[in-house]
Amino acid sequence: MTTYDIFPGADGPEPQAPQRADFGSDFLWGCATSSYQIEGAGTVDGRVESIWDRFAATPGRIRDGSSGAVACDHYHRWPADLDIGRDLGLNAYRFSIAWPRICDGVSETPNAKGLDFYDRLVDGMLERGLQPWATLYHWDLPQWLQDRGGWASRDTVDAFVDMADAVTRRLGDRVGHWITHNEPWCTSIIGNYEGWHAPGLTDLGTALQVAHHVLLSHGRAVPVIRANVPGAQAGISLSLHPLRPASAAPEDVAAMDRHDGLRYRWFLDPLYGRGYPEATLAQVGKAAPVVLPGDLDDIAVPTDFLGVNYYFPETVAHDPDHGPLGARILPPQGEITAMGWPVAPQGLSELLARVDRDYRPGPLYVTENGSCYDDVVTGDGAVRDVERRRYLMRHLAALRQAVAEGVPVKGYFAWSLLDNFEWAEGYLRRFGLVHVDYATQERRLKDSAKWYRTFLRGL
Ligand code: IFM
Repeated sequence: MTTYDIFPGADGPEPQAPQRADFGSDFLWGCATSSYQIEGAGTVDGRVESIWDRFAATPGRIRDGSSGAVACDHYHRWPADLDIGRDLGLNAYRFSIAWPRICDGVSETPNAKGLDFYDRLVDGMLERGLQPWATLYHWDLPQWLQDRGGWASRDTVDAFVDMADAVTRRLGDRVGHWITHNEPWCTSIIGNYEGWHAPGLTDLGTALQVAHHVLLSHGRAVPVIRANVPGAQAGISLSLHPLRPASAAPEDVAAMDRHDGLRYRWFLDPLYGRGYPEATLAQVGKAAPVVLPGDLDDIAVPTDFLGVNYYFPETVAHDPDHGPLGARILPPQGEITAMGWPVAPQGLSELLARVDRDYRPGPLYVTENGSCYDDVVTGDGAVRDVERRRYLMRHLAALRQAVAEGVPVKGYFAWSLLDNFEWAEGYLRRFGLVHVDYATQERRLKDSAKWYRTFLRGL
């Protein structure tokens, strides 16, 4: 069994450049962002503290000591940012709702000023020909909910459904596409077991209870979305990795399977009506979540699409001393980005084909895919991000392959429109197609953005 050689990196064959015409005329081409990473305006118009504000204020949690308090100041600069999206030729835009703008934990009613912001933003998208794709939860839980137990508490499920109700009542006449959660793996495991994301806890049992409540809140929110939004398209976005064992040795293959049980099947099996994987339940033992009668039926609510966020593959080795499953992710070999993530475009087509084959979830959308590099603004004001441009081009070639193989993928959202607050990495990491000078808030199209624009013009 090989590791990376079937995921061509820098040395892999150069694909034929993808063309927009290789995809259907109704294919969606977007960029994705999230509220905490770009909005700023942390205390404006009644927004309350989120778990990321609290986490960022804790010394040592964010690598550059920063926070999302100002970020890209998108809260005030959104018209110009949406202009950029329109001028790139996008036909869709994915954004998220900041729950702390909507629910302050004190008032009986949602915060009108918070809802007004998203109302203006959505109108702005529609005026510019951008189909709005709203994510209800992209990690910025109100701190007041964390103080009451956060996602480990069942009450947060109800609070999420109430927020989803308020938001979809207000925007549902104009927003048809709703993503309940972005990357439940990160919310649950990174935030509550690995602890390097907010709220910074390190307990597996808490993390798995969080994952269960996140999935339950998805299942309970979807019918509410459908009730409030005529013709709603509702789904969820998962971050997934194609996997390889470190070697053909049976223990590495078994370790990969254990890792897959938690990383992939733990989320997808219950979403598609199979409950939690038995083997993984046995492996996590007492850390297994409390599941009440009816929960699994709720989680398995029919959806209209599945969002797949793809960045890189993982190679898994047997290591009895590592984690609850005795499985360790090996450091990448070959080409990597500035995050240290392997560059493996073929992983995208492989992953989409696998998800389609395993679960038949219906339409698939790549709701995130992108790369981080140490960009430099040259004297003439250009950002010659050759590597990101190449990353984007090769991943679109891999997407074309998936489409050609009959995988029902219907759209692609590049991560991200703008450089932004990259969580525990602060502003040290840039993923944008558009460069942001945080001192002046000036935006500059990088060469990757110009390539995407040329691609979208069909040139
Ligand atoms: O910036 C994040 C995003 O918020 C979620 N998906 C991965 C991106 C890059 O790390």
